[in-house]
Amino acid sequence: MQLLRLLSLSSVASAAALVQPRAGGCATPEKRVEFRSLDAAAQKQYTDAVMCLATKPSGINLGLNTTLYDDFSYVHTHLNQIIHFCGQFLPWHRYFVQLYHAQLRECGYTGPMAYWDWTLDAADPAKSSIWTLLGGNGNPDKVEKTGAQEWMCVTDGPFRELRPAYREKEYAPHCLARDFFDGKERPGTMRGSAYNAQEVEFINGQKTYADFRLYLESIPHGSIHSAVGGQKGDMKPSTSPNDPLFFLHHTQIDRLWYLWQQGDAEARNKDITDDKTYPVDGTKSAVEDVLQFMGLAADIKIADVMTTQNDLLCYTY
Ligand SMILES: [Cu+2]
Repeated sequence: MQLLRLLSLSSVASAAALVQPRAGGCATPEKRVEFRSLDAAAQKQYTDAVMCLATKPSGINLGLNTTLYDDFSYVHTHLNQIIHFCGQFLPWHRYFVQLYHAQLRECGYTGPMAYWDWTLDAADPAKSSIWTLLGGNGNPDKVEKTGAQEWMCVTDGPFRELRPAYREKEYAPHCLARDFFDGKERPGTMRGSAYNAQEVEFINGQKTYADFRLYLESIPHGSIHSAVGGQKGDMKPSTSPNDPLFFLHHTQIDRLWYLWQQGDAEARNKDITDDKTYPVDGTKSAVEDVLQFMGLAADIKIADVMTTQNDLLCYTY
């Protein structure tokens, strides 16, 4: 089935219209859950909704002929230089996940946003039960090429027919690809020591936002991207939202920020002091800074997402 040819003719409301402050405030926040604690029907509803995104036309009004599914990768890769290795990394991705969840809802998913708690799998990540639910490693017997990039195609699970449209800024339709890798010389292993419970405890013990963000982003966050993406997978390039796993991973990252904030909510729900840019130019991020979303939704301020229990977000873990 060629999903790209199944573009729905019905127009899709933009995400901007879907994530609106709730008139009644946030009296009953949604509780986000580990993906594996959803029941089988909810897991299927989730993965069906992901596939549904790839049947809808682009919603970001940039004249793209690609799908709503690809909008997320398109926006992420075009903003890559300003949303990583600096203060806005956590708030930007917090809202990005929220926009994605809003679109899953439009595609029939009625459950809470879910995360992948990879600490549960750190002893042997390649054997995680998550792979039986979301498809596993790429298949070395099924490799595609776009330009110089090889892709090791995922040939099992609910996403085996996905055809992401981009590789970074190029239009380069290809199979969804994974390439389990430890970052060194042992393909198929996944360096679980970078994202086990002890590592998370060390990071949670950081006192400042800048230290917390730096360790979280560079150690477990980056390690999961390279462990799943390797050389021939989607999780490695800046079009990593090509892999549905991206959003379960980033919800876990958001959860760890939330838990760290809970450790001293009064101070940490305001603390965004960090480098504003990468490479560093001496300027510091502040809650008034604007987060850009290129039409995926209206731009917001960092202040709008410093707590998850407000009118705009309204969830806990
Ligand atoms: Cu990112």
